[in-house]
Amino acid sequence: MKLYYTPHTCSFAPHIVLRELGIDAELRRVRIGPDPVVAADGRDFRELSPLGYVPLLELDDGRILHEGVAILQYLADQHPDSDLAPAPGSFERIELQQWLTFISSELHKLFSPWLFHPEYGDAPGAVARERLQPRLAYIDRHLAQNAYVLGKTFSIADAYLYTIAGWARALKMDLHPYPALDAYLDRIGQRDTVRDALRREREDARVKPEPASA
Ligand SMILES: N[C@@H](CCC(=O)N[C@@H](CS)C(=O)NCC(=O)O)C(=O)O
Repeated sequence: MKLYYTPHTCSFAPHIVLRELGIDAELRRVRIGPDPVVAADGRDFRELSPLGYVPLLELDDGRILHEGVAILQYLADQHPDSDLAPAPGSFERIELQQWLTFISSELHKLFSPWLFHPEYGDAPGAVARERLQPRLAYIDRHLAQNAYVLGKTFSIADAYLYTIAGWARALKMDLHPYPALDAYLDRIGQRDTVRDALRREREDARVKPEPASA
């Protein structure tokens, strides 16, 4: 199995889940941007991912998945005993999908305009930053009552939320209004699997030169 990833991006979520499952997938670093390439061999990444974005999971039989929430659910469902996702068909599974959709459409894509797309200019970034506040407040209220997104146990939604909400810190956003979220980021960041995923990405980047942009 190969995970195509770019450091500091949303591909960190499936990487965390791979570590949670103890799967030693091959890491393939991608230099995203207008001409995305696989760092190791310079292959045009759009041959694999039509829109050139990470994450992308290549299975051992060559099949490909290239949407983060699909990859997360695929990995969890291959290992139902891991408890990383409620059983397909259950109400709890729909709740999980509700959270994954929220993180994807209401958080992830609000961070993107000013994090990865400077071509949008300042105005959309400022609007996105403003619109994020009530969404972060909503998450904060939820985490004040629940240790994890789904309540008492870590799930794929936590791998995704940690990755995306963590960008708030990278952007030096003030998280004081969101103490439960702030504490959650600290706590999830201390998980062995999260630290291990980070260490592996750092090591991988050291072996091969760091991409010019990410
Ligand atoms: N819909 C995709 C979006 C993934 C995405 O936005 N990836 C970003 C990194 S977080 C990326 O590779 N951007 C490069 C680009 O848009 O050119 C998903 O949810 O997996």
